[in-house]
Amino acid sequence: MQRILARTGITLGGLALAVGSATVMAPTAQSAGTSTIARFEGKTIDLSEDWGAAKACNVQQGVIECFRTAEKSDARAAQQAKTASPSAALGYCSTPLRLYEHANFNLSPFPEGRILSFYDSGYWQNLGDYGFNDQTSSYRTGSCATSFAKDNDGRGTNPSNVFVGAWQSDGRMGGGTWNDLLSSVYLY
Ligand SMILES: [Ca+2]
Repeated sequence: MQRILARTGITLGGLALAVGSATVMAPTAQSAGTSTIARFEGKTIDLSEDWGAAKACNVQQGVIECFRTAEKSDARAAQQAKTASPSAALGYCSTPLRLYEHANFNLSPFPEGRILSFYDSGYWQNLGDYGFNDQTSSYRTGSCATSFAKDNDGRGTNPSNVFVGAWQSDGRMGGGTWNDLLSSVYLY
C-alpha cells in the first residue's frame, strides 16, 4: 500500500512501463491467495495471512525464506545462487525482481515497507499467494525481463499487461498508473 508522497514530480531513475500486447479477457477474481508457507527465523509463517516481523521474502526454487532486512535476504540469495546445481539453475534469475510495498523503493520517508523478491522464471506467479496482491508501489527488475499483469495468472486490463526489460526500476509504478494494482508477474 502506498502512502502518499508529496506530488512534486519525483523521478527515480525508472523508465515508464512500456505497453505490451493487450489481452482481452474477462475480469477475474484477485483472491487473497492460497496458503504460502515461508521460513522465518526457524519458524514458519503463512505469507498469504501475515508476514509478522518479516520484511523481505525471497521466492526461489520453491523455497520461500523471509528476513527482517533486505540485506539479509540478499545475502542468503547470493549464497543459494552459488550452490545451485546446473539443472536447478534453469529458469533462475541470478538477480531477482523486487517488488516494494511503498513508493521510492521503501526508502525515506517509508523505510518500513515490505519487499518481495522473485527468482524463478517461466510461469505466472500470483502475488496474493504472498500477501502482496494490489500492494506494489515501486519495483526493480534484475537479470530477467518481466511482465506485469493486473489480475492473477497474467490476466487483466485497464491497465493491460506490460513488459519491462531487465535492470529497470520505477519508484512510482508508471507515474502511479500501476500503483496498488499489480497481481501477477512473469519472469523470462
Ligand atoms: Ca490487481
